[in-house]
Amino acid sequence: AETYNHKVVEGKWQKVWDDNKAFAATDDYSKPKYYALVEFPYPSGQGLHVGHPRPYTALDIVARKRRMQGYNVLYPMGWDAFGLPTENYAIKNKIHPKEVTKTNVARFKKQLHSLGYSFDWDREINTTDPEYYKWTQWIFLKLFKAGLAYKKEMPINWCTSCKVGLANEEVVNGVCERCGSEVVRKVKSEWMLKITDYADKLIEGLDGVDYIERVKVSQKNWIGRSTGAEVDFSVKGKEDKLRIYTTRCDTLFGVTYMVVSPEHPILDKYKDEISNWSDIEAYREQAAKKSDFERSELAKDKTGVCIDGLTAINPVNGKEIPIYVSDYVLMSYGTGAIMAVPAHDDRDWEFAKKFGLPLIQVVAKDGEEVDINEAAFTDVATGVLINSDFLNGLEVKDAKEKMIKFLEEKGIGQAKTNYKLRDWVFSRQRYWGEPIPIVHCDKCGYVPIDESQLPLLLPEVDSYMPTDNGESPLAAMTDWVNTTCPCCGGSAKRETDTMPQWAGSSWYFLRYTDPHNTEALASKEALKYWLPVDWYNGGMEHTTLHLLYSRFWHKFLYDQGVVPTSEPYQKRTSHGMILGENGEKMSKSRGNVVNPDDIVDVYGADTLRTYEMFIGAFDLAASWSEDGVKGCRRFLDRVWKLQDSVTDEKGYSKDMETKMHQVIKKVSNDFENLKYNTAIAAMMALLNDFYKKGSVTADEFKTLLILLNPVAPHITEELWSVKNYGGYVYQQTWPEFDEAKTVESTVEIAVQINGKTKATLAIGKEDPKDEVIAKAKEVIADKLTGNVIKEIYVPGRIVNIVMK
Ligand code: ANZ
Ligand code: ZN
Repeated sequence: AETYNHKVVEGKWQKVWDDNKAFAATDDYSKPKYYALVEFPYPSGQGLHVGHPRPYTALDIVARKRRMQGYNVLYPMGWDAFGLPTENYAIKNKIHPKEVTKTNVARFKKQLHSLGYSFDWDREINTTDPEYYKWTQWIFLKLFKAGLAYKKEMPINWCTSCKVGLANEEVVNGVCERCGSEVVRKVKSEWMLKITDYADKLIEGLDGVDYIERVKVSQKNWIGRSTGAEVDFSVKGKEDKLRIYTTRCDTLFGVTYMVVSPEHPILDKYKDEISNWSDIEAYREQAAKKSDFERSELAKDKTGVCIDGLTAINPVNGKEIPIYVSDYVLMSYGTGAIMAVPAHDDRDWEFAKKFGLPLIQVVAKDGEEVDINEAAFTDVATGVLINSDFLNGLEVKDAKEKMIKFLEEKGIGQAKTNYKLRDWVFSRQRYWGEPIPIVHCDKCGYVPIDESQLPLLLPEVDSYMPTDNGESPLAAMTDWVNTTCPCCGGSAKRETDTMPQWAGSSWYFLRYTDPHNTEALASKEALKYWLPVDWYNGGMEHTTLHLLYSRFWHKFLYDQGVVPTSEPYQKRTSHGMILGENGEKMSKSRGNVVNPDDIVDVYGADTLRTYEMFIGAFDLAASWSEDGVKGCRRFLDRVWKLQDSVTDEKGYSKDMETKMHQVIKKVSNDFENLKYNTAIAAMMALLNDFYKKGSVTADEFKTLLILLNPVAPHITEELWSVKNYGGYVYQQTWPEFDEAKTVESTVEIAVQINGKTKATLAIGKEDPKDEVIAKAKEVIADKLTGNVIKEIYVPGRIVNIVMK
């Protein structure tokens, strides 16, 4: 055959697939379904990155395999196109964001198309399309009507460069997740979504889904459910109680001081009686400059000021203890005040050491006191209470229970559950987002616009510049802003904030099931058939953002009777990043960015696909290597050349049968378990075997083409067609393996004389002992010169003839 020309072949097959609508999901709901999903991209101005094809190819493999297994497969693609980078680009280049989006989408689509993905392009969606965001707004109205969307004055994270409020999740290590600029606090009135109402459901739902462990763990940690107790400490000579939150009420007899956060209201209330008020004020000023993140860092040097003039009383033993103010206690968690138990809490221990405060051990290791001067003793599992009156001798778990009962009976405390999760800041003071469908009327307050008025279109504006006063550019559009109240008909003003980037992606997988529906976000039938998504793969960085947000919306829509399942995704996996040749993140400044277009051009899409699957374990980061790309191209060239060695022999040849069944089994299983690299390695080894032998039967070749097709769909279709095998590879049935035939039927055993190997012998695994020994004696007949004393057979391994 001629050498393989990927340019001709790949274009040809992409056209055939398009013309045939080869990968369209059908609306025949009687067939078994499979819904494979990858995170739809943000169509940035940079175009596709080599990181994108890794997850897209992986699930394309799964989708293609499922079709060959007889499933009606939905593998869709779309554009998550609202957002800041597009808006910023539009401002800089004076092009409307709509135009920028159009250009970027066209480029992305062309690039994805060139990679031969089996997406059902008839179901393409775009979050900026009014027909799409109509339903994003519709869901918002439902949330509002259910009391889950509310407006609140609150200190928000304000990015000084993007000039936009950020959710906590968007602040990474104290800087803006998008631009890396400083984030400061600013008080603003913002729309909030009550995701906290769903905290328990979001934790419990994880039990019923098949997510990789690290995703489950990080969602749970993010929600941060903590069970403990609130306890009231009296303040000497005052009416007020100081309420604290603790997860270790068993340690109440070990409290040696208390700490309030710098923002705690008790400070202002008694400022006249606090003799060192100026020190406290100075300390507060310092604390205000730090983020919660910095303040709660464990390793941070502990600082604080003792409040002179206020003394607390421990409610379980009446002891008087000092109260400190310190920034390691946050106002935003629990009650903003703590009881400090330095003997059993690391942060309290460090604080106590620094300020010379006493330590009282109340928990001992298996009842034996430990040296708490070295470190706090925090092991709950082995802890037994001491120095604690009615708790003495109890294990921690039982002591907590008994203490809670005691507190509740005395009316000084009660059990309490807290969460780290905060409500979702849902406003953005920017143009390129979904308008929030609410108007404000002086008489009626916040009023939802009527559903029949959706979509509420984003008005055309000339200037998208963010404003320094923190208002959205929409606020300047008085024609649009001034409206009438849907409730009383009086004059009212539209909400000018828009929704955050995460809105459209919180429900997009629903729309794919029925993307052209004008009556509903999707029909009940479509949702019932396609949900849940069977396999969703996406970035680890979306675990606490998009993945959690979309689970929240889905659970809400489930409670509203809109969707039929309580969880959106049955299975969730995550891929590792692709790094530059130097092992560092690819970036313009490092000059190590690989453009997928170049790889497709020089080596072909099949090579890029094969390479990205072969690059390493799917869940780990991997470094790019041009040599690796070349190696994958060589592999495909050898598959191409094998067409000249195909014989007329039927079925699998006798010496290849076991191997064929083994490879079918390995590839089939590996594709299910994120082990694309070892599946490809197995096909490479099989290819070597064919070359060693010098020939391949038609059935062996066909099987190889089918197995390889999900990875390298173009070259395999071409070979199938060149060989006139009929139809297309994508229409074939996925090959079955026979478990019994995956096991070698013959084994090689060692033939020994007096324990020394003299020869080897191939025998049937099930051959009887007598027969094996007889055969063994034949191959060493010339060496059997003495008296045979004993004949030993270790089944499947050794025959040993003992001679004198
Ligand atoms: C006494 C104690 C003794 C505590 C002990 C721990 C160990 P999680 O699990 O994260 O919920 N805490 C409570 N509110 C706080 C706040 N606003 N800022 C900083 N720390 C706060 O942690 C709860 C524990 O963190 C609470 O239990 C409290 O310290 C501290 F041996 O109370 B503990
Ligand atoms: Zn009104």
